[in-house]
Amino acid sequence: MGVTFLERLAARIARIGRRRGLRTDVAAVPDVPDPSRREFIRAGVGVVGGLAVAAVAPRLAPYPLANLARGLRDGTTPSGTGLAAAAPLITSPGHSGQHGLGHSGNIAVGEVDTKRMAYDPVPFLTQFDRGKVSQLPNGRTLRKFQVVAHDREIEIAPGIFFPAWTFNGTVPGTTLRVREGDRVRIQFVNAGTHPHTMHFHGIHRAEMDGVPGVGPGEIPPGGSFTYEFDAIPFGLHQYHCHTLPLKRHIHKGLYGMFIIDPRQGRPPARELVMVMNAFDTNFDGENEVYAVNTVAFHYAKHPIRVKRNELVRIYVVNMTEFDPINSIHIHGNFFHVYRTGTSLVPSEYTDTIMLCQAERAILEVRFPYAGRFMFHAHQSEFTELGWMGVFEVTGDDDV
Ligand SMILES: [Cu+2]
Repeated sequence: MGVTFLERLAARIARIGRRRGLRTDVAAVPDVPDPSRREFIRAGVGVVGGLAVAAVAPRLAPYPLANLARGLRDGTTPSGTGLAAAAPLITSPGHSGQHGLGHSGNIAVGEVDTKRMAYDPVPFLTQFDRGKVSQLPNGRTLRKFQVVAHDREIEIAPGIFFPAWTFNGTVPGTTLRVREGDRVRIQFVNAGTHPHTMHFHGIHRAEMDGVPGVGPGEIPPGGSFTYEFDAIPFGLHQYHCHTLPLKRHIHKGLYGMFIIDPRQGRPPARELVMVMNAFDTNFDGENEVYAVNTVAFHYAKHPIRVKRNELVRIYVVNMTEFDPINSIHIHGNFFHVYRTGTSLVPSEYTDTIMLCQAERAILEVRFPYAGRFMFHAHQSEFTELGWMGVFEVTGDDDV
């Protein structure tokens, strides 16, 4: 009989504790290999049950970790550790309890507290910050933004909390939207506990690039800097912190979407923002939770409503750390692809695209049939760890 998933997980938690110099009972914990992400998926208790344990482990500092490990093996959970709150996440195969999804599956049970987090993935889909608009003496449009970095705990699945670093309090940060040729002025304030920068993708002078050692370089805690540049080229871009180690500063949540509309605009459409992201909840350099717009399975529980035959334009940016690529697949349909959004002519007609880290694309789609259509990463592993949602297409279906 081999070592069970829970025994491996318990051993892992104890090792985390030892690395952090916390009190552990080494003898009580078997010395076994780390559980891999795939074992999270295979675990009989369900995907998110395993994740919950991993996610709360770093928050258990005062609690003897070996006791937690023992509790896991014995099926008892210590009180006052945060684990109790996470327990309802555990779902069993074949028992769904979800209303947004038409079949049973390993998706997180319950809801995140959007009020506490001051972030709701549903309105986030259609929120654009166009800045404070004024005219420069030469007649050009000036758009002023303020972005504040600060530390904040966010909830990435029901009961799973992540100590994020945020732009404007949310992950992803506010979606900034300007028009081609505008002058863009961003007052950045670092109210966090680490040095940060704002690095925009686009064409600009070196000192506005937001990287260490150039121009203002890293902005220290309590510091501020105003980045200024012209909005070129039109397309779908992003901003993120560029402080080193880069993967940690990005993965902690310091990124957002930056849209430069073409001068002539794009045809009217229902527009949606989707930032592919993921979270390494136990800081081992691998992600355990995947999503678009942060909260695992949120759009499976709260389907995105669109009208039959209306033009839907989806802005997709991949900000996933640690995994080299991510992807999006839409069921029962095909879409036009505008890579980086820098052309008004689509380059592809397909139902699945993959994006490397920082790559982005605008997708345009019309749903000819009413009903529910899934969308998800086509890496099944990511799907099962949270990156999955549903479009609910409304309207008369005359077929
Ligand atoms: Cu940073």
